[in-house]
Amino acid sequence: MSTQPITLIPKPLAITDPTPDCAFELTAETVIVAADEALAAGNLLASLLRPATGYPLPVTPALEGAQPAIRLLIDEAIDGDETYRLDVEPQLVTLRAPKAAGLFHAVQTLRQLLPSDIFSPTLVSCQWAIPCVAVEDRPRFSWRGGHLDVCRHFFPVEVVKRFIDMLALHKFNRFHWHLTDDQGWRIEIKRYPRLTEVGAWRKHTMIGHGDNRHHQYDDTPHGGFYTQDQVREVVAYAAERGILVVPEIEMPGHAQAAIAAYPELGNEGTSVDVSGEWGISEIIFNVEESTFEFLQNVLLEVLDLFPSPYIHIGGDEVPKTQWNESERAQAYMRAHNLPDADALQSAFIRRMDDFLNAQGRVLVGWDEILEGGLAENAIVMSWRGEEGGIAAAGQGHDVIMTPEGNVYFDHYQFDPTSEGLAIGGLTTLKDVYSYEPVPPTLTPEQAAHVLGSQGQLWTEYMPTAERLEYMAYPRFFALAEVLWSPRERGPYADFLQRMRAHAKRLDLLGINYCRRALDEG
Ligand code: TNX
Repeated sequence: MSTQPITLIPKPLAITDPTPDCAFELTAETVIVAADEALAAGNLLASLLRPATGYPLPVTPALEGAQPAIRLLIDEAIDGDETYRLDVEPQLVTLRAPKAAGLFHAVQTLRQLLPSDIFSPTLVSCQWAIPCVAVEDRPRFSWRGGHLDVCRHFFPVEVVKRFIDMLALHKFNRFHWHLTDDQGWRIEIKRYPRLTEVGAWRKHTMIGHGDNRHHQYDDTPHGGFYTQDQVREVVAYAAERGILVVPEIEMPGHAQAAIAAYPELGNEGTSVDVSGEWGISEIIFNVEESTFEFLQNVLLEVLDLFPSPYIHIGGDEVPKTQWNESERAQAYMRAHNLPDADALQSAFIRRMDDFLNAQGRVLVGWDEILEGGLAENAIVMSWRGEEGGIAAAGQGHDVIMTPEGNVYFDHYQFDPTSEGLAIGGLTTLKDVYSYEPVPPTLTPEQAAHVLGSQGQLWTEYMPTAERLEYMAYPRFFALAEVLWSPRERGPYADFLQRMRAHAKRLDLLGINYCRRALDEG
């Protein structure tokens, strides 16, 4: 029985050479054995293998008789939150892990060991042979994320699920969902219906680059939002693939859409539009008690929808002009002994930190939350380079490295004159593959605070799902390997070669990845 050459992305910790002339063949008789904590991964495996094979692949709790089987087991003797082992023998494939998380990763590896036609959404006639190998695998970093901004452009649930599918296939474990911004509020909040009635819609969008001062607008209203039922559906969909959804509700800046819905949340009390422009808005939340109450009420509904221990409150790019000019903000600062607006921003974030901690959650924020002093238990996402992350790790805080020069996939991939419009910068596939999330200056103790990294998709210049995928892939896959595979993971040329084979799978899935990145290397 012939098997195809092995091409795994991300590269596993260890895999044996395939035993010659040895394979497990998936047939119409194969059963999937999984129960209890292993059941979700078993069901996922069956649902991924059925479309191309057309086999029934029943999921049963125990092995009966001598049928060929794929068995998923929880094995507490193995160490590590996401570790797994995979053993392929002629009559039996065994996936083992101490936790469900590891089994989800084993499922994705098994999928990649099958002929690439397994990725076809429709029936294919094929000999479904899996080479006899043993895989031992675990991730290098515990935070392997994908961020998606659905505010600058709204993407329907189906597109979000496709993104989650890609994350899962490449063993990411966090989906950071950027749900609110100046240009749109995208999550239904029952208590404040105007957030989506008004805040989810803008009347037009600027044409061209945000740096262009004499810009024009299109004539097209843009918007959309997710109902709470849809949010639950996405959270469950991600969980069924081993991915935790981390929601982001922006404050105190990037709040113009919320203020458009409820002008009393702003500093000037006057009505503003949901922004149709790119760049940093001056319009930020005020510091009235009623505004803190509003934000906490919003967060209570968010906490209800998202079981994630981590809640992202943004905190980035907060122009202080309005606070400096507001009598009420000045009064708040005097009353709380805050010397300047940076200290006010810090006090704002601390209140949210206290609130989230009391609810049993951990606050995550962009690195601006360092200014004026870091809230006690906050986790920092270091985006303006790595300095913020280095400082936070030095203060004993956990950090996620998200430097814009390395993992912002809204940057160009080639010479800008040869690509459609992007925000700027140049971050090639090779640049991403070469990224090292742990700065060499950190002590081992500080380095342990670097949880990992994630790719960012800010969507100002990604108006369609096709454009989104073109910008995201294959750069996300290079990052997958940076975050999962051992530090000594081999040369870029080896990754590129595997990527070129992997492309066949992406083609079958209909993913609009940037092929030029693979052709040109
Ligand atoms: C900065 S990164 C932002 C976003 C923009 C992005 C564009 C961050 C925390 N804030 O609002 O979309 O740059 O690259």
